[in-house]
Amino acid sequence: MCIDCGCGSSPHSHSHEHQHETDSRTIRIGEDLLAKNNRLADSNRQRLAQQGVFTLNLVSSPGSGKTTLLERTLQQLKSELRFAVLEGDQQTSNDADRIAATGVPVHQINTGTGCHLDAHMVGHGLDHFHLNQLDILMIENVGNLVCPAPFDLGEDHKVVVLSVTEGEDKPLKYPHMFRAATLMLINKTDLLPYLPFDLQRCLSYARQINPDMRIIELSCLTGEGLDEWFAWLTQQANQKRLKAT
Ligand SMILES: Nc1nc2c(ncn2[C@@H]2O[C@H](COP(=O)(O)OP(=O)(O)OP(=O)(O)O)[C@@H](O)[C@H]2O)c(=O)[nH]1
Ligand SMILES: [Zn+2]
Ligand SMILES: [Zn+2]
Ligand SMILES: [Zn+2]
Repeated sequence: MCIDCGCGSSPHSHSHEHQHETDSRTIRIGEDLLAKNNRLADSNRQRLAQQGVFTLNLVSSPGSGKTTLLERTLQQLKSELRFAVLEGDQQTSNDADRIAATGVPVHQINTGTGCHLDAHMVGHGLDHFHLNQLDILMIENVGNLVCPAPFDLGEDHKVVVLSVTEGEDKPLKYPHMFRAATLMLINKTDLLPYLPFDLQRCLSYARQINPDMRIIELSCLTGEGLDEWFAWLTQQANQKRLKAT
């Protein structure tokens, strides 16, 4: 039973934009839900700030390469920085098992019928780690370019991963997600020679939606471009640790 959030009765059931938005009651429920989420996100953010844990929320379509990116990142940086991973999946422990194989602490959150992580789930997830022994917390959200967008988890940044097999128009089609993100990783660039994907057009769509978003092109398969991501991550984590309260 949880004191802070008053849970313990039933697991999450929620209604959001899947219902009729013209129904004022649904809109009110949605607002209450987001207000409650934001309060819990603030509490997560405070806990993470106290310990100086730099926290990223990885969002993307299914299969864009979030878990592969995490594996590569942990393999490369785990000797320099202390990581933990929260794995959000609808079902199965496949991703959590892949992360556990790297030796980094991981906790899995199955959302069941839910289509995104929320701050409440993440708050309980934090209890599974020794936050004072961490530099970076990675949260892999449920693969979905829509629902995770409005949910603040208390993270420092949302990082949107787009793979070149998905088409260059995704920033235009899912603008909320690309607006919410600080950094966009364009993954699977090794496949560019085989696809009609127009990289310049994708970059310009992304800039149109979010002019301030940083963009890194990379391939988790060949490792191309990963150095820039590693450098950004390391620098951000160091800054956050210095600011620990
Ligand atoms: N060619 C190529 N394949 C990649 C790359 N990165 C990941 N993949 C492949 O893409 C597939 C999906 O990768 P995952 O890392 O499981 O993707 P995910 O985003 O974690 O997927 P979900 O958790 O289901 O949303 C796997 O077969 C990976 O091997 C890459 O840079 N290039
Ligand atoms: Zn709770
Ligand atoms: Zn995954
Ligand atoms: Zn949804």
